[in-house]
Formats: sequence, C-alpha cells, structure tokens
Amino acid sequence: MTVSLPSDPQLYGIVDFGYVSEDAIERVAADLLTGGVEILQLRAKGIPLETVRAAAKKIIPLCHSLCVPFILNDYPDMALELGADGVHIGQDDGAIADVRKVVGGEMLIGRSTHSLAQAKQALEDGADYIGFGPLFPTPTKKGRPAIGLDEVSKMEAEVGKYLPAFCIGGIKPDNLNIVLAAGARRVVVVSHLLLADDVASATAALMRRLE
Ligand code: TZP
Ligand code: MG
Repeated sequence: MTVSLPSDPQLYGIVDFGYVSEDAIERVAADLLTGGVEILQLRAKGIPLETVRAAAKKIIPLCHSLCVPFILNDYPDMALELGADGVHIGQDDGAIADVRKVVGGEMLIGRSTHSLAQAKQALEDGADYIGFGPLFPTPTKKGRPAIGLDEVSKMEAEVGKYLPAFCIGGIKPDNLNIVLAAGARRVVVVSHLLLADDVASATAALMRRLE
C-alpha cells in the first residue's frame, strides 16, 4: 500500500526519539494520528538501525489504517525496504536525484530547507514537499539558527504555490498566529505536541486552530 500526500495538509507530525522512548513510540504515534496529524514522520537521530526499523514497522500500519502517509527521516534504503510512503532528507543528505535513484519514482521525497534560496532549489530538484525553518530557535534541532518570518510569504508565493511547504521550528500555540499571519499555510510541530500531557488532545486542539 502506498499513501500519497493529502491535497491540502495543514499539520505534519513527527514522532521523534529525542522526546519519546522506544517503548512509548508506537503509543505516541497513535496519539498524534488520533489527534489528526495528516502526515507522520519517524525521526530517530543516533538510534540503532534495528530500533528504527522495529519502530517503523509498528507505525506504518497505524498510518496506513488511516491513509496517513508515513515518512522516514533519513535512510532511503530502509524507507524502500519497509514500504514507507516517503523519505525526508536534509541539506547534507545528498542530492534529491540520488535519493530518487534509490527509492524509485513513487516514493515521496521531502527536503529540509533553511532559506528561500534552498526552498527554490528543492522545488527545482524535484522535492515532493519541503520543510522551511527553523522559524524560531528550537531544542529539537539544537545549533541550527532560526531564520525568522521574513521569507515565509515569499517562500509560499514562489515555492509553496507549487508544492506543499511546511513551516517548522519552535512553532506552538503561542506563536501560531504570527506564523500564519506571516503567510504560512502548513506547519510541522514537534516538541509542543510530544511534550504535552495528552498528545492526542494537544494535536486535536492545534488542528482546530489550523482548519
Ligand atoms: N527541522 C527544522 S526545525 C526542526 C526540524 C526537524 C525541529 C522542529 O521541532 P520543534 O520542536 O517543533 O521546534
Ligand atoms: Mg537527514
């Protein structure tokens, strides 16, 4: 089974081993899905490959039962092997064309971008969607400078018009209005949701603000 991107996704969730222990990863993924994330990524930096594989194998059926695309951060080979719907790669993870050779024509390829220029490049290189940020400083990606809101509306006009562009980095209910006012149409929210006492309710509350 392959799930494609929804036509107008607003909220992209990430279940991240940086916030969630191995034994809770499936439950938290299910909570994000219950709350209404429209795309779900598994992000596992510095985690043994077998642990990543085992987590992905549990989460993929949860996503597919709801027709939510499952995206694996890094590891194009594993994404292909496991039947992920997409793979997400950073600026340092090689050319999109090379990842495309590994994963074939069907799989979604998402690219992290940190400037308008990188967003334009990702569009030109054939990304299926982009992340754009971090808009604000974030503990989830320590050391990555915040890019602020200045380029958001240009990015939406020049790139987001042609592919889904998700603003990311430090986004939470407190700053969501200014992010949307800056022109963002879609967001990725990680720590606010994963650190919530009730992940499903926090996700559902955020979804209501975005719809
Ligand atoms: N890429 C750019 S910022 C970021 C990633 C993975 C982290 C987003 O997490 P948070 O906790 O929502 O700031
Ligand atoms: Mg990467």
